Amino acid sequence: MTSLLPFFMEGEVVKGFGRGSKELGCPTANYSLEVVQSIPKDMAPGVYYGWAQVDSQMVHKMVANIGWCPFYENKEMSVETHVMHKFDSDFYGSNLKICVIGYLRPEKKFDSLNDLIEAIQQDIKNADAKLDEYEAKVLKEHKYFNNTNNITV
Ligand code: ADP
Ligand code: RBF
Ligand code: MG
Repeated sequence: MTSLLPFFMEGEVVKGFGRGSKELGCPTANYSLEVVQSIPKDMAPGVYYGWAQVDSQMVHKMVANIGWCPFYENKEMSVETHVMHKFDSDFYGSNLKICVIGYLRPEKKFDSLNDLIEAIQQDIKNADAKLDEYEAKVLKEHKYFNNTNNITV
């Protein structure tokens, strides 16, 4: 539901489903169930784009899947963030802040893993373009990220 956006959330990065999203070219940082359950009940499940910050590092573009992953028929809702940045190492245990700005599409139950991978690659391209728009860029500078690199006087 667009009225809920932008939506800010943060929490510790925990071990996810271990399905090897990384091997699919798309590692996703997962939140604990406790953090996931704190999001508004009327937030529509689906694929979203926005900004992400690991601890106090730079703010990067992200795509996030919020929902039940129908392809895998998960029993619990999850929030998985793919940060559009190449990290030198994993960051389990770190704090991850996200600002969810816009909705890309509903979750789908794809016929094959390959179709899911292709859809995710397209989501990344769509998010990249949306996040270059002025309305999105403004939120990158939001005080939520406390971004000392980008102080404007
Ligand atoms: P899991 O099932 O434990 O979530 P993934 O294969 O989804 O495993 O990998 C996620 C982990 O990879 C994250 O928790 C993080 O530590 C690391 N990681 C490295 N690069 C990224 C990235 N660009 N975006 C998200 N997570 C990343
Ligand atoms: N899972 C689905 O079942 N259907 C989807 O449409 C779907 N879209 C996704 C889009 C993005 C950008 C990301 C990062 C994940 C998506 N997933 C989707 C979740 C995917 O199944 C999950 O990341 C892996 O199962 C690893 O936990
Ligand atoms: Mg993951």
